[in-house]
Amino acid sequence: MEGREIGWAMVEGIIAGLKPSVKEEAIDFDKIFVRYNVLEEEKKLGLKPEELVKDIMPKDEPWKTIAYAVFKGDAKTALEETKKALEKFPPKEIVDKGLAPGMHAVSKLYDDGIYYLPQVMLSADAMSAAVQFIEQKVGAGKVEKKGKVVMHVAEGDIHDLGKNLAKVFLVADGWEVIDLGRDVPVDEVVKAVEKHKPVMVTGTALMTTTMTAFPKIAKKLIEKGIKIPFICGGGAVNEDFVNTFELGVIAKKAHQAPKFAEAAKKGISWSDLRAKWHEIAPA
Ligand code: B12
Repeated sequence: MEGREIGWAMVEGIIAGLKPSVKEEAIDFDKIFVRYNVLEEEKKLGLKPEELVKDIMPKDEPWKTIAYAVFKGDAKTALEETKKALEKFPPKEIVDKGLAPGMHAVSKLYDDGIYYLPQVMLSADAMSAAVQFIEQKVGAGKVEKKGKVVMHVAEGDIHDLGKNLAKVFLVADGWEVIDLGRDVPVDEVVKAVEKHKPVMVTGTALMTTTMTAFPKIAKKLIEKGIKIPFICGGGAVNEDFVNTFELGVIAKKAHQAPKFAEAAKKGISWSDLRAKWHEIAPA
């Protein structure tokens, strides 16, 4: 208690000491505001992000509205328009024609150094809201499950949009998904596989630093005598990398997930899946 009081006294002292040095008239609050409000920043810099991506955005409705809602980080519109679209179109069409192009446009501006993390986060949230809704909707009513799939995003990695998309396709196809979430430690993945005995396990990694968890997971599974396919997706991974460790099979598109699961359930080995994924689960 005494230590705490001394601590507060010190903090108050520091604040008091700082006060006289703050000259309010010297601070240009407009500039501070500009720096931290990305939407205002775009206006002040004369940026027209929509113009920069118009060639890669959908032109037809409802895809245009959905894609721009994701692009602008407008979760409300993304969700409402996705709800409406789901009455007429299958999830794959909504993802491929509306949600994914919107996120792709944001990724492009981020990669080009025009957008920053705050814009990307807003867009990711908008996309997640729509994807979560689709997942709940398509999963409801499917009582008889085809089998289990364990999914995760690699340790240290929080990029979960791709994993969540793949989950939508699996749930829609009647699979029970054990979703371990994101930033999942290697041993947690191994334990979940031992516990749930899925037909396959999936991993997503968007960073070169995090994809290194995949060979560790594969090694531990093999040590335990578990030889199910380990389907690896995410922007960081490529076929060459995934082929360096046993069990690994590359996944390029989320919609491939149910085809991989069907094949695994039929008993097609991870090595056959690796060799023939082009035929079994085309991207
Ligand atoms: C969105 C995003 C974010 C969002 C993530 C929000 C979220 N909930 O996911 C936020 C803003 C939080 C973020 C944070 C960061 N990010 Co970021 N981010 C991106 C961005 C712009 C898009 C990624 C994305 O979601 N793509 C869309 C999804 C759908 O693609 P996907 O996951 O690859 O999935 C596809 C396939 O791979 C496949 N798939 C994936 N998984 C699976 C699974 C199965 C079973 C199957 C079948 C298929 C499949 O299906 C999908 C297509 O259908 C990329 C840039 C880019 N061009 O990719 C950077 C990027 C990935 N980020 C990057 C970085 C560095 C970071 C930060 C470290 C930044 C920082 N300084 O803090 C942090 C990471 C913190 C952490 N510990 O993870 C780098 C990674 C660099 C690298 N190669 O190592 C990138 C490449 C940007 C860059 N060019 O530098 N980011």
